[in-house]
Amino acid sequence: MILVKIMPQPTLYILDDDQEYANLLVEFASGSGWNAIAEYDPVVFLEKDLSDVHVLVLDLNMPELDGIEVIRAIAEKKYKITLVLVSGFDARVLHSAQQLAEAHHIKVAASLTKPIPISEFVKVLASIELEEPSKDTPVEKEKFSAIELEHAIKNDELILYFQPQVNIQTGKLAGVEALVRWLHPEKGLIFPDQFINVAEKNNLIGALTERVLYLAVKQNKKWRDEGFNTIISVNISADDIISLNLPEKLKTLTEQYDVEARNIVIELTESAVMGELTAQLDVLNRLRMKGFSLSIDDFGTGYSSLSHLYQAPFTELKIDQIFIMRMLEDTEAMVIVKICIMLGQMLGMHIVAEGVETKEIYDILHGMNCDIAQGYYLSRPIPADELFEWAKLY
Ligand code: G
Ligand code: G
Ligand code: MN
Repeated sequence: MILVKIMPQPTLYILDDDQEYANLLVEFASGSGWNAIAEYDPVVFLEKDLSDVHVLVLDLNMPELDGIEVIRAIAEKKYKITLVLVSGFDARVLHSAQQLAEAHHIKVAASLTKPIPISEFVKVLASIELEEPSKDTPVEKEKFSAIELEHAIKNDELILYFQPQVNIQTGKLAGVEALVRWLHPEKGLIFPDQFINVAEKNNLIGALTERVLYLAVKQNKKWRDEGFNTIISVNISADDIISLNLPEKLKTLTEQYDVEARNIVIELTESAVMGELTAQLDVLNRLRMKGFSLSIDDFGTGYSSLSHLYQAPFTELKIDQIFIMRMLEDTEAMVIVKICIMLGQMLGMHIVAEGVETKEIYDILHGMNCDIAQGYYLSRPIPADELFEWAKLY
């Protein structure tokens, strides 16, 4: 990301069908050093070449083409424009439009309700960090072939990193989440976002999960022998939970290493808990009956989360980090966190808040009676020996 602080006059558009209002904002933006231009017609606006535009102050409610359609068009053309959203509508529409823009990877500097206090408008403009505007698509992440990945799984190139989870109420270590990494002989450490979907698309996820479970169980045993008995959570994919012999395989593995089933938590993302419900419920129930714990990961972001809680015997609920990270600035996120804590606890689950990045958020979660925290405030995912040292100090 290149910051262009020395750029003489960054361009800002005000798109608002209320001409007087637009002109007024242009005056204030010009006064703050912007090359500010008013446009009253969204159709005309979208016909322009916008590749040099840095900021768009966008009125969501325009008669011909509304702001949502403008957001879509900007996303389609891949313009790197930072938005300031404005609406006379209720705050929830504004909030939701912001989510939409962010889903399209468009930055939103602020959402403001009309009439905008001018002092706030000027403050928002001053806070915007400028990037080089460009139509270029972001660099594609390196894609690995199925053959390379298969080779890696077989040749012991997958390793586990561990991120601690701390019981907020007692301050003690509650467990660790295992997160797979690929230690590539030439390319170094590769993160799962670059290979999990390769595994999922090429029928390799079963082998990958099996490998991860093996590494986790083995690590659990090793730590216990060193006097560190902890719980390890492992992520599994949708295809794994329709594999009917998963519970038996995992049971055999833990028995072989003399690891207690209660030391292993199986984490499922909500999007994984979809379709093929009968096979999934079969597997989930038998995992539970064999003593393994079940965690519903990224809770609140997938489909029909409530019916999954109703149908499957989850023991733990992990609130998606997006809500945790935003809860200080965003009332909606805060409300969702509160409700998830209540809901989970009333159903007898313990609650993990993911993405805890600051002491402030940790303390608020403590006050909200949340059980467990996980996030950069405590530690990033780290190798096994580092985690062991970390746990000693904790
Ligand atoms: O730290 P991090 O970049 O590791 O994890 C990124 C994503 O990859 C997370 O959504 C996590 O659930 C997923 N992930 C990490 N390890 C595994 C794994 O062993 N199996 C599966 N299926 N997903 C994993
Ligand atoms: O999807 P899942 O919850 O399994 O994946 C956890 C992911 O979140 C991993 O990629 C992990 O590295 C990341 N993560 C964990 N804690 C934090 C945090 O506090 N902030 C951010 N930005 N990411 C985190
Ligand atoms: Mn997880």
